[in-house]
This record gives sequence, structure tokens and C-alpha cells, in this order.
Amino acid sequence: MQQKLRIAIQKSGRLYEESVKLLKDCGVDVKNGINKLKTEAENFPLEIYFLRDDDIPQYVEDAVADIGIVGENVVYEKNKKVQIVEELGFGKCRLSVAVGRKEEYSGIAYLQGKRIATTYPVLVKKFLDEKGVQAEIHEISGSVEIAPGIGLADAIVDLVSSGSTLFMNGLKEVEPVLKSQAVLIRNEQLDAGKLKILDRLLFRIRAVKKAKNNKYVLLNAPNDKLQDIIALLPGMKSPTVLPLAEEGWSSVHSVLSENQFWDIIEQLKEAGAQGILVIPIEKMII
Ligand code: PRT
Ligand code: ZN
Repeated sequence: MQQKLRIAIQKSGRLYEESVKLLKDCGVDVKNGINKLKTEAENFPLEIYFLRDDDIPQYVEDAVADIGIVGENVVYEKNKKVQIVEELGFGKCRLSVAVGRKEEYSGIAYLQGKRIATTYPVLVKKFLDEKGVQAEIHEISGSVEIAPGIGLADAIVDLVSSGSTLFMNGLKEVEPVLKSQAVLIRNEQLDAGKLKILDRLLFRIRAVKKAKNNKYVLLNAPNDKLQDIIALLPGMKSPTVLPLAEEGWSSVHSVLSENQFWDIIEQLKEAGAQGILVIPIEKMII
């Protein structure tokens, strides 16, 4: 029988859809996991387990699953023996200290002797120890943001993404504890066969990630401006330049990364580029 790699992903919740999408973008056909514990991909040697995110590090440490997709916040809180192999670029958030909006927060010393409610006691303790602050940590299992309002705590440490939950509960974010995103983790002792499958999957994940961060750009350039325009373009090797049917014009094709995209487009227009088309890239293999 062909060897399979077992991956654990969240059964439902914030990471579920993006985890499934990532596998699908990698060409792995995942059947819907709702109400299912596991499924097998037909076109790739992968078995997919659907679990609560909190359990994933333990399952990967115990080799019940070989790899898993989970938030860094959970990996560090659970502190299991697993290796992070790749940042996945979704599920981005931060673990932060928040206090009542009207409080005068003077700095970390504010927390001295205070009661802090959180679902992340390990990370909070580590953070306070590093800062040399003593405070009471109250571990609660959910709805942390209501703790100050009902007199259960003076401050909270919770995950924040847009900040609207804090705002709606009369709180303000005052101190970052950890930045987090979804990561791929692996068991520390995979055999050679499984490592080979992991390498194949990682190769695909990296191609998908790279493509997401890049755009394919096509533009028309008058030949007398061509050198200036080419100088602005990075491209994978160098841009492709093709003559247009119209005399004196060329078509230029290149790849731009998301974070320099708008700057370069503005400069291209100024340099005389016209008819600029921007196209998403599905996979990018370098
Ligand atoms: O059922 P299961 O145990 O699997 O799921 P869960 O309910 O424990 O986790 P889930 O689905 O809420 O989150 C899974 C992972 O998503 C987290 O571990 C993080 O890595 C990541 N993530 C990213 C977030 C957020 N953003 C986030 N905003 N997880 C939770 N939140 C919550 C936060 O706790 C707060 O209640 O959203 C609220 C704040 O959001 P904003 O946008 O109002 O700031
Ligand atoms: Zn959870």
C-alpha cells in the first residue's frame, strides 16, 4: 500500500476554510470535512484529519498526525514538541493586552498586581515574567472581552484582528504580546517516505504562496521609452519584450510583487507605459 502523510486541520472555525483552500490550491482534492473526522485525497498521498485547533499540536507531537495547520498562538501556548516548517500567511492576528478605554495606561508597570483574564495563561505568564511584572492570571475559556466589564479582571490578553470586539466592549489595545499567523507544523521524527511527501507538499505550498504575493503585468510601451520602462521592472529573470503590430511600440510582460506593486505602476505610467493589465498568478515555480 502506498504510504500517506496525515495532516490535521481545524474542523470548523477561522482557519478551516483557508486551510482547505490552501490544500485545494496545491492540487489536493479535499472533500468537505463537516461532520467528518477524516478524509483521503484521491490524487495525492494525504489523509486529512479534522480536529479542534487546540488539539492539533498534541496530535502532531504524538504522531497521530504527521503535520498540521494551526495558529502560532496555539503552537506556543501548548508548547508541544513540534517543528514549525512554514508560515502560511493567513489567520493573521495578534495577542494583545487590553484595558478599559478610559484607563490611563502608563506602560507595562500598570499591570503590576492587577488581575488579567485570558485563554492564554502560558503565553501571558511568559510575557509577564520577561517584563518582570507580577500579576494574577485568571484563565477563562471564552468571552474574555467581557471580563473587565463584569468586574472579573482589570485587563485582558486576547487575540485581536480588526479590533472591533475590543471596541464594542469598551476596551483598548495597549500592549502587543505576540504576532501570529497560521503555520504548518510537523512531527519531529518523520521517516524518509513521509519526509518526501512533505517536501512535495511544501514545494506546492511555496509556489501557491509566491503566486499570491505576485501579479503578472502586461503593458504597452513606445520603443523610445522602452529602456526607462524596463529599468523599473524586476521580472523573474528579465521582462519579456514583444513587438506590437503598430510600428514603434512594444508589449512588455513582467512579474511584480504585491508590496512594490502600486509604486512601480505609478512610475511606469509616468515613464510612458500605456494599457497596463494586471493579472493574478495561480502558481509560481522558480
Ligand atoms: O473550535 P476550535 O477550538 O477549533 O476553534 P476556536 O474557537 O478555538 O478558534 P477560532 O476558530 O476562533 O480561531 C482559530 C485561530 O484563528 C486562532 O487560534 C488564531 O490563530 C486565528 N485568528 C485570527 C483568530 C482571530 N484572528 C480572531 N480575531 N482567532 C480568534 N479571533 C477572535 C478573538 O479571540 C476575539 O474574540 O476574534 C475576536 C477579535 O476579532 P476582532 O476582529 O474583533 O479584533
Ligand atoms: Zn480552539
